[in-house]
Amino acid sequence: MANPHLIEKILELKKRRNAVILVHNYQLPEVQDIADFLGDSLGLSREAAKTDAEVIVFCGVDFMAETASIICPGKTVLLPDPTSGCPMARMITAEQLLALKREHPGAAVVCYVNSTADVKAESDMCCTSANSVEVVNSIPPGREIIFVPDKYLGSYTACRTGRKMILWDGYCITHVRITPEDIQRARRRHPEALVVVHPECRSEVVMIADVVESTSGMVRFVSQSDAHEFIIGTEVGILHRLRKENPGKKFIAACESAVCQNMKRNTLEKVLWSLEEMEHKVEVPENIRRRARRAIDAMVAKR
Ligand code: CIZ
Ligand code: SF4
Repeated sequence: MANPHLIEKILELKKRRNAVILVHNYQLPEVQDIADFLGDSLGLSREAAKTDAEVIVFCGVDFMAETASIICPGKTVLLPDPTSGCPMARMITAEQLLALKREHPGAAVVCYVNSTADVKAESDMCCTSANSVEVVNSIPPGREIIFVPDKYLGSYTACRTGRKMILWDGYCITHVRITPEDIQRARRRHPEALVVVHPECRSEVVMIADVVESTSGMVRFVSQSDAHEFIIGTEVGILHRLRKENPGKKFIAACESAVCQNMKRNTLEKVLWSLEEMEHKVEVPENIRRRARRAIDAMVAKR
């Protein structure tokens, strides 16, 4: 049980600082419960773009806070734990992307939002797992497409759009823990359940799932589905939200060890410290910010 005093203090200080608390679907349950907005990186970027608050406390990983800061240059964006990074975002550097672009000079570059601001600055369009298909479909047919850094979201998107894509060898260290054997075992134990997985999962897992969705897609899908049981193949943090919003339905983690340690670094104590100290500010240098913004604007505009 979260300490009610701590929550009270956070809410009081939030008001005093004119702050809004944005929380990603993979955060700790108690952090999800104090969110002004809970969502995926696309939804949270949209909230950041329209908020009147002066301060954004971003409970997620660094690239998400960076994205909010790129969209809202006039606002203070705070990341409660500055060490919460995304290992996948670090799997490609701007220099590596530049080299790839030199090999394919005519190609359009699509980067997954799970990337650094430097990589976004070298990309034409950014996308999330909720809109990668729409973003890729907006590129004129026949044009080559480079997709970085997630090879699994890239292959899934290539499959859905029928487009040929040049993929980078990046992946999420959390989602690759989910194996086809996990899915088969869960199906044997829960034969009535639908298998819903994230497109960051291995292709072998995506292939045997009933449904493939981003986290916002999962939230929508399970609430509208007539099924009562769901095997969920993504970071386990989302189960808290799914259970809370669908009390009559049953949710089973496909793999209990699909835990993103980086996502769990933002605790309630750190949220309070961050509002007290106005730390840790996330800022992006102006020359990078301006170029990354074009790619992010293209993402926020798609569906
Ligand atoms: O886009 C996001 O927020 C991530 C990382 C996952 C998802 O599908 O929501
Ligand atoms: Fe990065 Fe994977 Fe963690 Fe998401 S779940 S922040 S992609 S390591």
